Amino acid sequence: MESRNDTETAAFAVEKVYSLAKAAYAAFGIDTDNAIKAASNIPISIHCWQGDDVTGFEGAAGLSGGILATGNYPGRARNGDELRADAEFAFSLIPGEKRFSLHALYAETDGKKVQRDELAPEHFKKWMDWSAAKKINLDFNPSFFSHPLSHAGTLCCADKNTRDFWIRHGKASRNIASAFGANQGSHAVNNIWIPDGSKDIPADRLSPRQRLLDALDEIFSAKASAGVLTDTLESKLFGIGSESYVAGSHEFYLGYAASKGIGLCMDTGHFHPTETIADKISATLLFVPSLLIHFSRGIRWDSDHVTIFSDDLRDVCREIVRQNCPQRINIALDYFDASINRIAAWVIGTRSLRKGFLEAFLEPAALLRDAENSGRNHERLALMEEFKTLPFGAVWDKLCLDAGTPVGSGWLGSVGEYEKTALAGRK
Ligand code: RNT
Ligand code: ZN
Repeated sequence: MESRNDTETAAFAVEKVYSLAKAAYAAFGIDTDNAIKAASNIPISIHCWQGDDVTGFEGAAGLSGGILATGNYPGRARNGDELRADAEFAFSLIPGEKRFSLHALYAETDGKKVQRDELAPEHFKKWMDWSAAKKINLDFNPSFFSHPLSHAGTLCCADKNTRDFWIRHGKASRNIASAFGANQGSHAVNNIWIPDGSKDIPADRLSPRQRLLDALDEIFSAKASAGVLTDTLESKLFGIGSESYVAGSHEFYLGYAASKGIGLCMDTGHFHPTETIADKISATLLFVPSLLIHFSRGIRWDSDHVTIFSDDLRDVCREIVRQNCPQRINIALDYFDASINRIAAWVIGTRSLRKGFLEAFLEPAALLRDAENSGRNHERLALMEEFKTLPFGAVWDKLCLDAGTPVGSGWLGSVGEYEKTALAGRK
């Protein structure tokens, strides 16, 4: 355990190094205090499903639908109370504004079997009470996977009864998200992702997409109440078992979202391995009302590794900040790693993303634009290079200190303690 004196000395050191860093940034016209505030105020919607390997509370046999959580690190949350306790503990180690994103799988029905097309806000009462008590706003996701009726497709399914079941689930989910939005004084994002696709080369790519279009029209037939519910649609290039075709592709949802005025979700792991979404943000924002970004990390065929402070992430953060319209860009995390401590996975991913935003707010945007607008592109490039080695770490430490969260890797010790006291007994 650190003594009070150690803590004070550490804080003193952070302040001292920060004062030098502040001057270094000020030389380029950047106010680091403002950058810390701006980066801390961006709400990051943390995904509940990292806490239990996307298992949920339905007693599911396993994850299906083109996604897979691999690993069996001990300590998975087994119910709502454990998941909430773990999340709260993770929050204490993560600086800045946080939201929490639920899936329909996480309904709490008191042991009653409630079909997904019958889910209602009452089944998320515990979550809503918790969210109000902790002042953590909620987002929502219908769950179109890990279900006996999802194996032959959901909203694209050729069987009308199955399709209708999932359409009802889509509508039920919008109601739940609307209840969140109405209760929490901040809209709730309801993000639709479906796994429908084909392992091998399809003969008919059109019909499933036609059915998807019609199903979405039905789901969205009730107008979303502005400021309460934000609908988004998430595309994917391929999944496990849907390598050749995914009906809900980027082009499909971009077209749908732009023509119908619905939000678009881009997951950083859902494109070709070398394709990044940084360039797509300004391009799509001209045509869709809002974006949801799922920060994830693709590695080879997996789209869901823990988010890190990668060049990819930094580019996307910079683009988001440059758009300067936070109301239209919703930020969320989406990954699941069952091979490491799940709380650490939350902390690593969220802290890395917050770092990305801090770096973006520290960019000398005015200087770069000025160089660009006056044709001095050598200067633009030189400044971009220069900024890579400014004392960014000192500003990040100060952000963590101001938020009352551990500085540096100081949080690892508490995770180790929590593992011993809270997680060890879970079998
Ligand atoms: C899957 C999508 C989707 C899910 C979660 C569980 O490829 O990214 O967002 O990961 O909804
Ligand atoms: Zn995603």
